[in-house]
Order: sequence, then structure tokens, then C-alpha cells
Amino acid sequence: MELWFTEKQTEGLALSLLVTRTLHRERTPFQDLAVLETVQYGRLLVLDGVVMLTEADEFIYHETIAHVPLLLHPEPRIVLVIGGGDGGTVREVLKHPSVEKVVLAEIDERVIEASRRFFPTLSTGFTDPRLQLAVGDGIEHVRNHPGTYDVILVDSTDPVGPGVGLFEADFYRMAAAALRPGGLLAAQTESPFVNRELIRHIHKNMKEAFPFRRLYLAPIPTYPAGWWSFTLAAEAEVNPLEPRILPGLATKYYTPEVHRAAFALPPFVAELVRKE
Ligand code: AG3
Repeated sequence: MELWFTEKQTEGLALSLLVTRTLHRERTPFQDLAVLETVQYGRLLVLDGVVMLTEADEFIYHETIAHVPLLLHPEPRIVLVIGGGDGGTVREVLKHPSVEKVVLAEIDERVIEASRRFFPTLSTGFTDPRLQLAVGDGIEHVRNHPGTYDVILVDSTDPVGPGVGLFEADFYRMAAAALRPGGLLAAQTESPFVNRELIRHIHKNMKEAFPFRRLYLAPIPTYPAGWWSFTLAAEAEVNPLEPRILPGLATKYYTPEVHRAAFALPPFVAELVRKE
């Protein structure tokens, strides 16, 4: 008998992966957590029935959310990752020699534990002395740390369950206040193909706290519609097309050319975030 995991991505769209084994399943205090072995994409991390990552395509997402803002900042030293308990984003951030400290504000400790056990290639950063775990609410964390961070990365779930507040104007206001002068925020902002109204809504919510916002794109095969957006946000204008070059940065997706290409928006996507 074949066992298929299916994420219902929208009312009328689903992604299915053939599963050979359930490696782990638990009800954490926050959500339903599963680790499955798939035929096509290796191990799969699922929270509340939603794909968080697979071993096969996680590098695209994690390199894109981390290297784009870190290489646009002149010298990122203190970095905050909100969510991202799997460690993939932290792994990428730690590739930057200028980074002295990364704080991981993940609300669900069980995600960190599951990644340590089942995703050794993602959780490599958990033993790095530059990493500080701040298990708890990311919103509370930014509220309590004004003027602290060079870069904030919002590696959240979709805006349902524990992740909702991370898409609201109040959060963006506090996140902007948690940045040091010249600081940058980058957030995952859902699919430009099937979450169009949501992207408009997010940018509207960001507007007041972050006068400068730029959408950028990457293909993520296991996320809704296979095509994803991120948003770079800052208080003042930055030129997103001139990343620093970091010699020796080991990546499988990110290059300076891919970086520049990520900011090229087809008209039907640009229209979502056009200033009124
Ligand atoms: N990022 C999860 C993005 C949301 C995916 N949405 C979906 N499959 N419907 C967090 C996990 C990677 N660190």
C-alpha cells in the first residue's frame, strides 16, 4: 500500500509526496510536528500539516532568506532569526565571518529538538558558540531588544497558528525599533502566484515601519505553487542590486547574479507592491 503525504496548499491545490516511513510524530505545546521520509525529496518536516522544508530543496529557501540581506548590509555583526527552529537559516548566517552573534527566537523548542535528531545537515549551527537560543515568542523578543540587531530574518510559518502576529503592523514596528542604524529585515512573504492578496496585505502592514521595501523571488519546489517571495525592508533606501562579494561563501543556489535576478519582478508581481 502506498502512503502519500498531502499538503492542501489552497482550496483547490495540493502537493503530494510518497512517504516510505514516519520517523517522528508528536503534538508539541504549539503544533503537530511530523518528520517523514519521502521518495522524491528526502526527509520532510511538517508542522500542522504544512511543509516546512525538505532535505532536497531547503538550500534554496535558506540561502535566499539569509544571504540576500546579509550581503546588502555593510557589516552584519548581530543577527536575529525569528522562527527557523530547524536551523537552516542559522546555518547560512554563520557562514558570514562578520557575524559575532546569532540569536534564534523560536517559539517551539520541540522543533529545535526534532531538527537536532532528524536533520543533521540543517542543525549544524546549534553547536556554534556564536549561536544563542532564545526559546520564546519572537514578538516579545523584538519588543524587549530595541536598537540591538544589524539584520533580522523572519523565517516564519504561514500566517496561521503561532505565526500570525509575525505578519502584523505592530510586529513590524517593534522589529524596526529592534534594528540598529542601517539595519535590514528580510522575511518570507509567501507565494506571488497563490497568495497575492496576502502579499499586498503584508506590504501594507510593513509600510509605516519600513518606508523602504523590496520583494524578491526564488523557486521553492515544495512550497505553494513552487514559487516564493521574500521581502527586504529597511528604514532608508538601499540599492538591492549591489551585494557585497564574500569570497569563499559556499552555496548551491546563491550567487551575485542570482541575487540580482531575484529582484527582477514580472509586471503582474510588481503590481502587487507598487506604491500608491
Ligand atoms: N518556512 C516555512 C514557509 C512556509 C511554507 N508554507 C507552506 N508550505 N504552505 C519555515 C521553514 C524553513 N526554515
